[in-house]
Amino acid sequence: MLFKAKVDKTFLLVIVLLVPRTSSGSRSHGDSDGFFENIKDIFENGGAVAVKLFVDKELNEWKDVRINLAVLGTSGTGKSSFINTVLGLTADDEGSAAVGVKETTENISEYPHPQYPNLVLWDLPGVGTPNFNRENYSKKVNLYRFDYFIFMTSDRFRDDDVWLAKQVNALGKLFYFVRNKVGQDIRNNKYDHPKSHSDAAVLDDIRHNCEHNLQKLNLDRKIQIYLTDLHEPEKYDFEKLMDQVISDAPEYKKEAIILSMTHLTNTLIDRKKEILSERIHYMSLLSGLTGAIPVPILDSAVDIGILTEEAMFYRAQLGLRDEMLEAFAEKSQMTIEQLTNNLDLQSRIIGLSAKGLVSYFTKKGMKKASTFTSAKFIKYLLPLFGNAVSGAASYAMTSWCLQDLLDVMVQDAIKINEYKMHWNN
Ligand SMILES: Nc1nc2c(ncn2[C@@H]2O[C@H](COP(=O)(O)OP(=O)(O)O)[C@@H](O)[C@H]2O)c(=O)[nH]1
Ligand SMILES: [Mg+2]
Repeated sequence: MLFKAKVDKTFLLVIVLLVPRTSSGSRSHGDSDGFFENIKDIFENGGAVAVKLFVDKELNEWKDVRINLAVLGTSGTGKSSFINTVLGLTADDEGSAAVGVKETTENISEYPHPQYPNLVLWDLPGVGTPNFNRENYSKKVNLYRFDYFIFMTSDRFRDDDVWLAKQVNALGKLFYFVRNKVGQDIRNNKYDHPKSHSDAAVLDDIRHNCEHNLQKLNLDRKIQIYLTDLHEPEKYDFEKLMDQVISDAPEYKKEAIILSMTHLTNTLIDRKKEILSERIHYMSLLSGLTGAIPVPILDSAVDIGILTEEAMFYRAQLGLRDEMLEAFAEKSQMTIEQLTNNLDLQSRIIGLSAKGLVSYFTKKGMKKASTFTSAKFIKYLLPLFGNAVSGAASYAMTSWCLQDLLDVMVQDAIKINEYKMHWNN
């Protein structure tokens, strides 16, 4: 990104005065007053270069926050399937965990997220395999390095499982108990008891059984139980578990985990939206600071490179990249055009290129001119529109454009999620 080093000193101060007080807060300060006060200090001490460095750091810091999530359990319980579901991969994709492979010598395997390698899932063997036994387990698997433990079971709970669960519990880290393959139990029960079968009764039974097993461990804290079926992750407790994993994240890792998770629940969409909205302050500031080929939209000027880059980030974050939609369309037995039409996916009509965005906003601006000019801050900014490269106008226009793109994409992500839920019931 190009950067105009010499910025009129009054420019940032103008922004400080003009920014809407009602907009969402920054990550470091929680409110826009704090955000702009801080920017003002940085600018006064280090100039525009310092501001640019600060903004870049704030936008990208999360990529360096590592999250290690361990999945433990015996072979065949669904550990690899769990890892792939969290990573948004099928067993055929590159970087995925091999599924259904009966391992005779199990190992510790590491699976970084293909797009966000700061999130790493670990496949840890259970105890009682040729390589891992009670005597050597702790030494071979350094359990301290993990942030989370997901303990997978699918039928029996063996003595070795009891032993391992106690070891993990003793670490005092985030620990979740998963009973997987419950859809299979339901199907079997339906087959065995066609007259008396009830899904709820089967699930209750499984839950009680897990509670009973956990009680036997005599642990000093309550471990949550999640019933899942990884062939149907939208059903049962998988999404509840993922929401809990995010809620339980320590504050300093929260942003990283929210941005790195790709299995979208409605809660995750909300959380992503909140973080992406906060980034708008920073992106808009960059747009105001940069001298890179500003493109006039609606009498103002925005840095189209910044706009495009962030819009692509939204698209990836909200599961709307072409290949993601293609995979979903195929699963739902539709073409991508049918999916777009049936779900009325508005973001599909926006070309994420300089030309596409200019055309979209020019059309939209004409239609929406009244909404735009009524925005709280515009009355302050209008006098500045005379100057096509005014940083303050660029700030306001970038904010408006990004907010619009974010809203459209969030709507589409929600539509897809709702369709998935409907389709699975
Ligand atoms: N029906 C059903 N099958 C599952 C589920 N999870 C995994 N499997 C299947 O169980 C087998 C073993 O799964 P895998 O993920 O390789 O287990 P791992 O050995 O613990 O890594 C594979 O054939 C999976 O397709 C599930 O929730 N439901
Ligand atoms: Mg496996």
